[in-house]
Amino acid sequence: MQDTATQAITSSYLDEADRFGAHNYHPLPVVIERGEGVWVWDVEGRRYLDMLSAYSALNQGHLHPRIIGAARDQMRRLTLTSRAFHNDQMGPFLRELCELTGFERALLMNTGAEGVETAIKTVRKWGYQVKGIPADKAEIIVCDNNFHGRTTTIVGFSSEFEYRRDFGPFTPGFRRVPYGDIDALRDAINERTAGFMVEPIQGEGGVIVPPDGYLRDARDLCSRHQVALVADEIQTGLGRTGRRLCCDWEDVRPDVLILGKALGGGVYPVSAAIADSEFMDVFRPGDHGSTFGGNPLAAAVARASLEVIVEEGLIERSAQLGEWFMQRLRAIDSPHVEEVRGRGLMIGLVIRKSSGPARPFCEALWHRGILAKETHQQVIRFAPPLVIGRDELEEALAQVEAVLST
Ligand code: IF1
Repeated sequence: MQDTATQAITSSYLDEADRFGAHNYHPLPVVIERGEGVWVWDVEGRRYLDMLSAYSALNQGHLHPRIIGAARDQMRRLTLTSRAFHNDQMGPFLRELCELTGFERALLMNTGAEGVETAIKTVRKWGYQVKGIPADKAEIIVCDNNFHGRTTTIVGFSSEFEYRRDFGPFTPGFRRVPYGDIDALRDAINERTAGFMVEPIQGEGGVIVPPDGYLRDARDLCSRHQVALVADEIQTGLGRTGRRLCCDWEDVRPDVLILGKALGGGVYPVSAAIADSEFMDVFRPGDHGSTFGGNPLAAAVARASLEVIVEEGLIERSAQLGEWFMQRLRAIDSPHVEEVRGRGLMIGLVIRKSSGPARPFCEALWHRGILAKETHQQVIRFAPPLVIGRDELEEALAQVEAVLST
């Protein structure tokens, strides 16, 4: 139990954040000060198993030695040049990123939302210059329950009122269809459609896995109608779902791939829009970029991040442990569990509405040393670092079972 002295330590941090920070989140009242691998410690010395991984930005775990080492070495040499000049890390990173993903070119940015905005600009410009859509008439189709970031353009095509409220007016040229409904996608495509942007599994939407064949059918439709298929794999990519990319589950190759989060190894924001030259060659010098995009520190960190994922077999690990973990979660006999769904180590446990929202279950898990986060009221999201071991997952299962048996 917390004693008043240590509780005061936590409270002072909470009060400071509350007093000086905007109240744009409602985090669990735990103050983390150290992380290593799958574990984090709070300011009172308590240890927690991280079952969220910063929403899949920590696939390689906290403070992975190879990634920290790469960051430290690069920091001793060069951190930033701007793209006014070249640097010795960006070229090798671009090559390694294109070889891993199987595309010809990449445009490097920082946050996921910037990667999404870059993909939107890529597809619109391709729509005008290659497909021949009339100026300013391009449409991009997106899905209900999407989450692609927080810029005003992106929230403008969100179906979540809370993400849109009082942030208008919004960017035109987006059309929303139900996720997983291939007929609705077919009906929405017209001669002005430049692209279809989709998460291969909807994360924030509640770990929604589309019907088998949906991605394959979407691929066929887009190919047939000269529509760019854009896969937002910022959360699902880089091994999270038990495949290199989530699109690999259906052997689908998108036209534009967006990566972020774990690309930076939990150390540095790195994102990328990746495509073949047909799409990437629409960019001319000066028509897109950012101060930090492709900086040498980001590139050095991202090179180590990709090496760790490949050389430590994190993709296979995610597939094997994820399958086993999901089976064990499904075997828990609890009146509160409606469904367990996901792929690899991207898992959602759905709490029945009759049992109330998922938040109290996450708080109970927190008191038992497990950090997990709810999404969309009813879903507990389990997305541990892919370096997690079976013993640690057994520990998580024991606590989840205890909480769900109340
Ligand atoms: C928050 C959610 C997850 C993403 C996909 C783009 C982005 C994200 C598929 C934008 C970012 C983060 C944002 C973070 C919490 C988290 C999140 F709950 F918000 F929706 F993961 F599900 N595409 N997701 O998941 O990337 O600009 O953040 O780097 O905003 O609270 P970003």
